[in-house]
Amino acid sequence: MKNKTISVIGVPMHFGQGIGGVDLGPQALRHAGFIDMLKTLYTTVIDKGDIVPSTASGKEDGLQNGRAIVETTNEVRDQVYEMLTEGALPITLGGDHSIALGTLAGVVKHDPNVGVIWYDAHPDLNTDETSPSGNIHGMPLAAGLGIGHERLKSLFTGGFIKPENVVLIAARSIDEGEKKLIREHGIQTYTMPYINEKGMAAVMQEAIAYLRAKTNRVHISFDVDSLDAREVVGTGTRVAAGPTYRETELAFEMLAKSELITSIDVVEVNPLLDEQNKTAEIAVALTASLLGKTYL
Ligand code: HAR
Ligand code: MN
Ligand code: MN
Ligand code: MN
Repeated sequence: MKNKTISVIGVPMHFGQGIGGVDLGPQALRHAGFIDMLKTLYTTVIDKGDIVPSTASGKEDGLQNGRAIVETTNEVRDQVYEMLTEGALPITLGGDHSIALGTLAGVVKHDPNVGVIWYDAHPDLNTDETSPSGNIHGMPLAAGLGIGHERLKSLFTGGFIKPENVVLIAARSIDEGEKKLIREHGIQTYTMPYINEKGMAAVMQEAIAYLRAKTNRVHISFDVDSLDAREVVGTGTRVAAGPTYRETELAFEMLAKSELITSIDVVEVNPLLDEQNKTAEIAVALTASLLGKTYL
């Protein structure tokens, strides 16, 4: 059993995209045994329950549900920051990926040099100007770098993430504006062709070495749509040709061994799109690997 305190907060919010049910993500993860899994690995697990999201929905100031998202993720930022100052490892359960506005703002406020792994089929580097959908769940990483709409940037009361401290893994659905931003800022990006060619173990070795040279604290934002579309039914924007469950397990086991991970998001689980809550079960098992689950 490990000694570090794990603190869990749920954010049952769907306003960052248009498909209902992702707000049931925290419940689905809890029903799939998320908290019990943590208790098999860590002596102290604090479940802070779920944040009650703002309901101020609608388009305002060019942002779809901007007010609800900003109000809710302000609370996420404060909770995550508090957990970190208490020495805990925060785990934030989504909800769609817009909740990462709050976690990124919280982790960078605590450590301006924090690293970020974006394990996702999408880079989520859109702004309100480049987004093809207008959905804020495609924008949190851009805002985290200080790029995009003022309302979203205003969440970052403790500064922004350094672009050289960010690593994208499994990105394969990348919009034009996002490509431009990746190039301009030289963001370390491991797309699927590179993973296919080198193999996940070599890619993770490279990613871990890259981050270790810059920081000793890394936040991982785990979007379940990172996994191949055939493996995860319960998520809103599935993308083909992604890493398998086993490749992701390998990646997460290597991250556990690296001892770099200091905070985690698990996002985009939508049980209304799922079959028998399997996506939440996969997310529970993979989070266990990320936290150093062993088999013997
Ligand atoms: N890039 C597209 C957009 O911005 C799609 C984003 C999709 N979804 C996510 N984010 N789940 O990772 O609209
Ligand atoms: Mn995402
Ligand atoms: Mn995604
Ligand atoms: Mn989605």
